[in-house]
Order: sequence, then C-alpha cells, then structure tokens
Amino acid sequence: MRIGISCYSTFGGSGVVATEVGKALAARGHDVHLLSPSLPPRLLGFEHRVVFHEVQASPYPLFEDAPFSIALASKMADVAEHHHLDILHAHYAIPHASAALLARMAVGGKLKVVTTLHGTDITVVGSDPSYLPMVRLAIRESDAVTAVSAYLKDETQRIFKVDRPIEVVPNFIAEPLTSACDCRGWIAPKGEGVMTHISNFRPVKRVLDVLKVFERVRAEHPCRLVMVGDGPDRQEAEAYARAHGLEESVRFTGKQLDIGSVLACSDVFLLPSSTESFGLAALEAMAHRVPVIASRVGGLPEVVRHGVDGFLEPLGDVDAMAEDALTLLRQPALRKAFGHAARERALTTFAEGPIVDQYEALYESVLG
Ligand code: GMT
Repeated sequence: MRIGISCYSTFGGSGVVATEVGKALAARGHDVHLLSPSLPPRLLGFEHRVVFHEVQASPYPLFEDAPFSIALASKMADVAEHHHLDILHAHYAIPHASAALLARMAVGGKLKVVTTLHGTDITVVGSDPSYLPMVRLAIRESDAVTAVSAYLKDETQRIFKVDRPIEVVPNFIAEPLTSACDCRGWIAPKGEGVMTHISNFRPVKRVLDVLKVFERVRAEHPCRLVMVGDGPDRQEAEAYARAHGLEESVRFTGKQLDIGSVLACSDVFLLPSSTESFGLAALEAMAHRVPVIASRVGGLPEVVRHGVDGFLEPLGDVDAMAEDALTLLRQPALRKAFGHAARERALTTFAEGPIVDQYEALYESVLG
C-alpha cells in the first residue's frame, strides 16, 4: 500500500509512534510518505521506502500566524495526488485529522483517512471549545479511528458522544532497546541510586512532584535524579531544586535523542502525571528493565502493573511514591525482579510486530 503519515516532529510520544509505524510499514514493503513540520527525531537513519515531506506554512503580511493547518492539508493533497496514496494516517487529531479530511475532499474522496487519537488531543486540547467541534467532526468523518488505550477510547466516547467504532491499538516498543550504561559515574559518582524522569515538562507532567518525591527519598537514601527533556515547567523545576538545596544532586539534561543510555543507568523511573492516555515514556523505561513509579491515572494502569512492573499511586501522593522508590532502592533483588517483569511485558504485550499488524489490517479493512 501507499501510506501517508502525518504527525508532529517534537519529542512527544505521538511523533515517535507515528515514525516507528512508518518505518515498520516500509520494512514490510509499503511505500510510506511522512509529513511533519520538521524531521522527526526517530527518522534519523536512511529508510529507503520512507519519503519525508516537510510542511511549512508560508508567511504573508496579512496573516497574524501563518495557517499551518491549511498548509498541511495542501501538502497532504499534493502528496496524495502525486504519490497516489491509498491511506492517509493522521497521528494526533489536531490539526492532522481535520487537515486530512480537507485533503480527502481535494483529491475526490479516493483517499481513506485513518485517525489515531493520542491523548491530550482528546483529554486536554481537544475538549477546549476552540477545537472541540473540529475534533468531533474528524472523529465522525474519518474512515477509521484508533485510540492508544481503552481509557482514551472511553474518554473519547464520553466527551464527544460519538457512536462510531474506535479500535484500541496500543503504543509499542520499536525494537528491543538494549543500550549500555556508560554514564553512571557522571550521574552518581558515589554509587548513589539513580531516579529518572523523561517528559516534555508540560503542566500535565507535574515535574514538581518528581522533585518532591526525590527530596523525600534523598533524605533517607543516597540517590541522584536525572531530569530529561524541556518545556514550559523546566525553569520552575530548576528554581525549586535550587531553593530546596537539591541542585547538586539533580541533573537537568535538556532534550536528549538517546534516552536509552540514560534509562540503562536508571534504577527507578518517575511519571507522576495528572493524566496520561498511555505513557510511552513509562513503557520505554520498562523496556530498559527500569521499574516505574507513576500516578494511577488514565491509561497508565493498562501499561504498568502495580507491584509487578512498578507502583501506581494516587495522583499527587508524593509520600507514597517516595516510599515506593525507597523500597526499590533498598532492595536490589526486588528491583531486579520488577525490572525483568517490566521488560518482559514491554517486549511481549507491547511488541512492535502484532501492533503494526493491527494497523496494517485496519488499513486493508478500510480499503475494502
Ligand atoms: O499530549 C502530549 O503532551 C504529548 C502527546 C504526544 O504527542 O506524545 O502525548 C500523548 O501521546 C503519547 C503517545 O501516544 C502518550 O504516550 C501520552 O500518554 C499522551 N499524553 C497524554 O495523554 C498527556
């Protein structure tokens, strides 16, 4: 098949998943066209069946902000027409799904649109009145809709009152991530325990809770914290670390492409988000044998098994999360058992092959 995939190129999980799906489909012999504002972080190697199309909205003095959605729909229509796309797969409803519907109109309806809902396109941004009508239209008019967790499927149907089928296709681990740990000495020079957090540092990630958990753990057990990523809450987090005398034991690395090397050096992964449709970062930690301590919200209970792969605690309960971290840091054998179970789950339940099979079968069913 000839498949177009539209996604964001930022460090969020939806762009990672979209790119990995495209690479996997190309490896299976499909022609893949990936559309994004810039080269996605996971499309670094030469994938000979993946063509990248950069989407840029041309400025014009009349425009306050160049309309990216229109530029995206135009690029989609151009690629669909000239590369004879069968499927256009929009990852994250805003604006990819709405733009895909416009592109389908432009090429006369031959094109089939598949939309994958990733999370905040439903639970946060999508339910904002300034986007809700167009997200609802996209969900209703797409030829097929998937959600990355049963939680997100339920939330979509609750918020948008849509009675169309929504297929749950979870995120996956692209390949057995076997990175080596070669920076433990830099992170923990005195052999301290290592706790890690990776995110886009948006309010939904509650990065201050990560620091509060660390503050409690550090008072009881020698450990360091690695904060990977960047975003609107990073400066507040750095200020909190300084104000609470943590700056010597917390390393803010900024955005990193190779999160595997950091995870390979980690003992515990913290994800205290206020909501997560899936929590791809948690799954990547699990694939690296790192037990996860997360909030019991959203789709995370579908990924992390409490007491097996890690621990799930009530949102905001930094005391409980700190106790869980101390349990894991003080008991290496338990930590190892959790890590083994977590990796086993990551590489079986969330393995690439069967999940890409689901996407492929969905495309074929849409094409009839
Ligand atoms: O919504 C965001 O903050 C970013 C978004 C993304 O594009 O990565 O994250 C969502 O999609 C991921 C990939 O499916 C999921 O793993 C995340 O849980 C989800 N984020 C939220 O639901 C907050």
